[in-house]
Amino acid sequence: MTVSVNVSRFEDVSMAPPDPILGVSEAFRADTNNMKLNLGVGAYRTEELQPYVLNVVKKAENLMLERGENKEYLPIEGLAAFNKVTAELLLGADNPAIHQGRVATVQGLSGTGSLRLAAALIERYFPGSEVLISSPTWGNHKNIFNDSRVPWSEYRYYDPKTVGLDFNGMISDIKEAPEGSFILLHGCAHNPTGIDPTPEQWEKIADVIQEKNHIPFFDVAYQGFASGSLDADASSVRLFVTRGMEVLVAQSYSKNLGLYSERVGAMNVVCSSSDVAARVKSQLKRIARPMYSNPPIHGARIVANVVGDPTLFNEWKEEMELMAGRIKTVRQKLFDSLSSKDTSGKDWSFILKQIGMFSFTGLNRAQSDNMTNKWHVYMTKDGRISLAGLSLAKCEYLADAIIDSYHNVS
Ligand code: PLA
Repeated sequence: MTVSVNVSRFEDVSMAPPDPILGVSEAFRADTNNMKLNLGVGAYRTEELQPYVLNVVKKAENLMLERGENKEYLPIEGLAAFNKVTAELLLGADNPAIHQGRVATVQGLSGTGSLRLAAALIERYFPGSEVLISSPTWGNHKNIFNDSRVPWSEYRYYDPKTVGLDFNGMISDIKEAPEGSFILLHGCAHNPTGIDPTPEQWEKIADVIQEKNHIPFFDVAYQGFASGSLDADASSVRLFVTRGMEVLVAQSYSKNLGLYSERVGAMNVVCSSSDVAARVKSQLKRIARPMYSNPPIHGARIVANVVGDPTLFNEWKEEMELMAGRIKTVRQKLFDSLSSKDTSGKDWSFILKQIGMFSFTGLNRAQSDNMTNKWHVYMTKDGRISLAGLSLAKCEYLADAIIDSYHNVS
């Protein structure tokens, strides 16, 4: 049989749209204007707007070279030393759940891959159960649950009127969800809004989740980036675990250790007994095996070396405070620039109230398009800008772009 080379068997495959976040970086790379600024993806840059490899990461890599470590396959669940320290970093080394062997931890392909493992677990063992996600949320959450065939719906989170948390809406939507739903929560530094519940609000959220027998499912992608403190940023998760609840937690080291392309993270399931944890872990491994077989070793060894070594661990905390501090400084400078340049009386103080890497500017799609088309400022179309990609030197320029887009484009 002959096959004509002119007729593709893939003719029916349509062109996929660019990714709303990573597609922004592609467009940025194609722009030749020298004022261009990439505030799309949440990736930390130095004041010179260069990527940053943490010193502790370089030190850990040097240690690994000195030891001449091999490249054998890891077990399906990942590097044991990594799994141990990652659960400890999340829950606190003295957490009873760890000592009682109730935490099933497997190394995943960063935050995304870990979320995907949990989604597959939900699809397999909780057929028909819904995952509730915040409105808005990180765009990829929807893709992850869609592709895993897990139904999802949204709970109210952001109130554009107050540019704050719609706490009552959130609580009532969680209350109204069918019993036993999974409630996806951002552990800290909510993406994209930069608005987190207060400690008192977290208690109330835990109350309704407990009342309704829901299962809390945390996405922790920014531990250390909200407050600069690793422990403080894990307090939401620890609160739920302390109450004795079963909790799922996806972790990522992309941002806090700057290991973006190493794809290192973990899925933790805190269970009610060590027996259940052992079974859950065995099923997570069973899900991982046909997906990617076993995870990459390099990033896991870096994490194990940094988190597992008291000296490197302390150095990491200092570097993280520096990164979080630089973002706070540009946040302040952006607010100052907007306040002094904008004579309309608009209140820009919401920028100072938001935390983490991002600012949710309130710019709409047309205004965001103007930011990019006219000002060469690349950002996501929901109005989110990554302050981690901003320098002090560019704050005034950015303020001009925002003021023009806000007042002159409807
Ligand atoms: N969860 C949340 C809430 C995130 O914001 C991100 C990354 C991840 C998980 C996954 O990151 P990882 O797979 O690299 O660990 N969000 C980024 C990048 C920083 C992205 O969209 O992939 C963002 O710009 O929103």
